[in-house]
Amino acid sequence: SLDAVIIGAGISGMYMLHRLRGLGLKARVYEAGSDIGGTWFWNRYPGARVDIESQEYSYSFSEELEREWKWSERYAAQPEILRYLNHVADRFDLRPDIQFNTRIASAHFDETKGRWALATDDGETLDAKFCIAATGCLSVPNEPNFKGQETFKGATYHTGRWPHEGVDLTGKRVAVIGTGSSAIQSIPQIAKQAAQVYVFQRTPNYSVPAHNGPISPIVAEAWLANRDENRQLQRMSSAGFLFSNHREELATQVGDNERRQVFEERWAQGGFSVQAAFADLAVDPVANGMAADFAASKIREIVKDPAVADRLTPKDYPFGTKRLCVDTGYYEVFNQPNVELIDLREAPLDTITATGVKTAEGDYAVDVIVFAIGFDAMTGALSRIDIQGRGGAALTDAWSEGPKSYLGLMVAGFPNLFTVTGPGSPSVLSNMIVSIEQHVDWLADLMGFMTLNGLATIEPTADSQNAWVDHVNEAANHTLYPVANSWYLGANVPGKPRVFMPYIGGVGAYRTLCDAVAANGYMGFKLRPAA
Ligand code: N01
Repeated sequence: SLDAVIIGAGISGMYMLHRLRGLGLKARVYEAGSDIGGTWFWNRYPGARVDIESQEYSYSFSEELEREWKWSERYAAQPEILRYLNHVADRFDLRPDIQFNTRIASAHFDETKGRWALATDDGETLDAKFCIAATGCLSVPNEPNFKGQETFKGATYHTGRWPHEGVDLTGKRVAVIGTGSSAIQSIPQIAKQAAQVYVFQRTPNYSVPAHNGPISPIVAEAWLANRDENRQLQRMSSAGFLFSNHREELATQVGDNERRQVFEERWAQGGFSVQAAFADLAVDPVANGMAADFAASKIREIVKDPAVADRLTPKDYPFGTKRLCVDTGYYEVFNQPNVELIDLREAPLDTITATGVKTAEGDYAVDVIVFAIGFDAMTGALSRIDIQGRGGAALTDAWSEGPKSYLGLMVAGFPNLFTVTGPGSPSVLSNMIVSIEQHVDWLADLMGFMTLNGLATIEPTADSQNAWVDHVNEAANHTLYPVANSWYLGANVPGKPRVFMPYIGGVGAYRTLCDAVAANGYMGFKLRPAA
C-alpha cells in the first residue's frame, strides 16, 4: 500500500516524489496531463518564458544536475524549460511512479484508518497515509464566459491550454482578450504572424523589459563558481532570487536625479529589478507614485501615439501590486500598423458574435480569439477536488471565506494533507522553484520524522491556524498590495472571497520561521501516535 499520494507532476510533484523515494517511502504521483511539467506542460502560448533568470529558476537539490544542464537564454522559453524538466524526470527515473492522464476527483480522510481514501475520475480507488497537493498556484484557467461566445465561427484558444502542436496565425485576424503576463508575452509574437491583432484591455498592466538574449557565459560561470553561496542567498532573500535584491534606500529620501538614475539603471538591467529599486515602493504611496510616474514616462517614450500610451498606462492601482510583467517588445508592438488597442473601460465588451468581438463602440471581425484571461489562482485546483477532512467536512466549506491554513502547509481538520506552496505561504510572490523546494524539503523531513517515530497523523491546531491567518493578513495590510484588484486577492474570479492569499513576509524570514517550528517539535501542530 502507498505511503503517499502526490497530486500533480509539475515541479513540486516531481521533486516530492524524488524526496520521498529517498526516504524509502512508497509514493505515487497522479497527473491529469499526458506528461510531466505542470505549468510548463500546459502554457505553450507563443512567447511563453520564465521571468526569473534561468539559472535561478532551476532546481538546486542536485549539484550534479545543476552543473550538467546549460541554459541557452537569460530567460528560458517554455520549450527549453520543458526539456529541462524532462531531463530531470529521466535523470531521476521518475516516470515509473507517475500515472498520467489521471485526475484525482476526490480525497476523503478516513478517521478510523487515519488514511486518505482517494478516487480518480475514471473510478480507480487508492489510499495512502499522506496526501500531497502539488497542484500548482496557477493551474486552473479561468473559463471564458462571454455573452455569445458559443456563436463564434472561428477558432478560440486559452493561453493556459495552448495546443501542443502550435497554432499558425499567419495572415489571420486575431483578437486577444486580456493584458496580463500571458497576453503581454504572447502579443508581440502573435503580431509577427497575424495580419491584424486587436488587443482588448480591461486593465493596463505595468511591464518592464526582460532584455532577454543568450545567457552570458560570464554570468553562467559566475553563478556556478559561487553556487552554494548563491543558493543560500536565494533561500534567505525576500523573493527567492538574487538579481533584483532590494536596496535599502527610500525613494522619498533621495534627490530627483538620483532616483531617476536608479530607476533607469534598473530598467536597463530588466526584469523585477525595478520593483526592488527602493525599499519603500511597496509600502509608501508617495514612493510608489514615483515608480509609477517613471514607468509611465517609459511607456510614453516607447509608444509613439500619445493617446495609446495613455491608455496603456495604469492609473487606478499602485505600481507592482498586480504581478509585474516582464516583456519582450510589448509596448513597442503598439507602434506596428497591424496592432490596435481597444480600451474596454471606454467601451465595454458587449458580445462575441459569429464573426468577432463587439464592444459598445465597435465591431471587430476576427478569425481567431485568444483568451488570455488568467487563472482561478491559488485555491482553484484544490477547490475542484472533493476534499473532505475530519467529520466529512469539505475543504471548500472550510475555505468559504477565503483560504485558511497554518504556514500555507496544512489546514486544521485535514490531517496529513499537505499543500505545496499553498495559500498563506510566499509562493507566487517569490521565485516559485525556490519556494517549492523549501516546502517539499520541509514536508519530506516531516514525513520522514513521523515514519521514524511511529506517528500516525499531524494537523495544525485551530489556534495556530487562526494566528497564522491573522499574521498573513496583517503582513499584507502593511503594504499597498491589497489596494489592487488582483488575482492575489481572487478579484478576477466573480464571487471569490476577497482575501490576500500569499504570505508577503519574505522567503528568507518565512523559511526561518518554518525551520523554527520544526526544530521546536512541530510547534502549533498536533502529532498523534498510531493507535
Ligand atoms: O492572467 P492575469 P495571466 N473581460 O490574471 C483580463 C503568471 N505568469 O495568465 O486585470 C476582459 O494576470 C484581466 O483584466 P483585469 C504570473 O504570475 C507568469 O496573464 O482583471 N478582460 C487581465 O488583463 C501572472 O500574473 C508568466 O481587469 C478580462 C487578463 O485578462 C499569472 O501567471 C507568464 C476578463 C488576465 O491576466 C497570470 O497571468 C504568464 C473579461 N471578462 C503568466 N477576464 C511569466 O512571465 C479577465 N480579463 C513567467
